[in-house]
Amino acid sequence: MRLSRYFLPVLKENPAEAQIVSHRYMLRAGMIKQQQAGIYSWLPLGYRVLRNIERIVHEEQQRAGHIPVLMPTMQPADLWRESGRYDAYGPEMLRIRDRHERDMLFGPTNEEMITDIFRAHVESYKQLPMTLYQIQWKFRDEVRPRFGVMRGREFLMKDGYNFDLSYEDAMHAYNRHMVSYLRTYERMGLQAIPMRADSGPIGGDDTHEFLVLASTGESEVFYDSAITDLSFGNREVDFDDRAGLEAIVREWTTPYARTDETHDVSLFHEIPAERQKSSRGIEVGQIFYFGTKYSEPMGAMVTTPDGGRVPVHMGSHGIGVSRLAGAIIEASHDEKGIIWPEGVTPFPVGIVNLKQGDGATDAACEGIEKALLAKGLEPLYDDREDRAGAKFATMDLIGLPWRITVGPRGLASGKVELTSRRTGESEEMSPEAAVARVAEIYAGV
Ligand code: 5CA
Repeated sequence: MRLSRYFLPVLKENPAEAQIVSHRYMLRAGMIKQQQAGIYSWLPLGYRVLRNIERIVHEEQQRAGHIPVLMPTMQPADLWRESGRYDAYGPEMLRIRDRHERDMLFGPTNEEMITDIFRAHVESYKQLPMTLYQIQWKFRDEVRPRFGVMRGREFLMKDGYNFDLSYEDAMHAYNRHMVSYLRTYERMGLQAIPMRADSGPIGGDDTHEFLVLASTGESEVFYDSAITDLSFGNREVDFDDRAGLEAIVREWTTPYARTDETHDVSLFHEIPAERQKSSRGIEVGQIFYFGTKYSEPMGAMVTTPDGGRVPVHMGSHGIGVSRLAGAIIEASHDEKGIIWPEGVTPFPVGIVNLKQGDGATDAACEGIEKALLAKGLEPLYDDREDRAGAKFATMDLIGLPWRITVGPRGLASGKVELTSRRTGESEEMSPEAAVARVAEIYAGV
């Protein structure tokens, strides 16, 4: 992509309305535009990040054996009357009436609708286990939308729903989600800690929230610092291996980690004092087991091997897809701007031309651009006529993890510069070597 032809409306000034760094940088880097309180357009750069987050979520869900679907954002009120949540949900639900005076709502979550799909098509235990998920916009009329995409009113969520014959099977699904989430967040460069939490309006007994530690987080959390040493890495996981998954879940749920809603002071004090930590955290996901809370009133029944009929055991499992864009920035930035992890960066690498219009420099930049494209990597090439300092400032602000700088002086000795946004370290090398290095870095991403 050539910057001269792109749409990247960067702001020079800090927007006054942004209180936290991710909101500030998302506005300044031209990623989003607010349209109403808590409702945003995603501009080209932000949209690329959002799509990358979605891609990772899809890949990891499907790796765990979960099946993608897409449900509408608009739902009939009658479905929610069946579960009893139409009245229970309160003013966070956006209620709408159509021209025929039918009550509808903009879905804040989809337990009822997915249960309706299930009951229409599934009759037998033989079709279980089954987990369906979607990535779809939700609306919650939050009292205090704030911090940009972190607490929006319209926001993108991955919501998944498991259907199982028994409690044991449903807990296996719960574990599948917990394990798949560990890898999902790590691929986005985040450490998200599963913490025992409260189930709120979704209901149920077993629930964990995934929290990214950050001073600007809205949740108060308490944990054993030993949990921050854990990393999931590139483990091979057999998602059908119950004992294997249980072991991983045990590894992550044994050290104390709770939100303020479930915090237990006496348990907390059993941890060695130097490991007792409290902090703020950003909730980037939550998993729930709620048994037959929806299947029973809505009649989502299956036949059993011995000829009986029982309501299915269910759970639901969410990831805050749009919130993650903000959470990643909270976790990875400096005073110059964003520092994208390779997994979600809008472009893998930037090319900065220090002397636009100079034949040899232009040709070298174009050669690098072409070579990267041939390797399946689309660079953002700053081909504008601007000062070097201004070009560097833009690249630093938008946070591409790697930058190739090309100028006549280096080219005279056949060299360009490859710079890491994270460390600021630069290395001189031939254009071919720079391309090869960038390709090598992204081969493992
Ligand atoms: N039905 C369940 C799971 S599918 C559910 O709705 N869970 S939730 O309420 O916890 O939402 C899932 C995730 O969506 C949260 O963990 C959070 O990361 C994200 N989320 C929730 N509310 C907002 C909001 N107002 N703005 C941005 N993201 C949000």
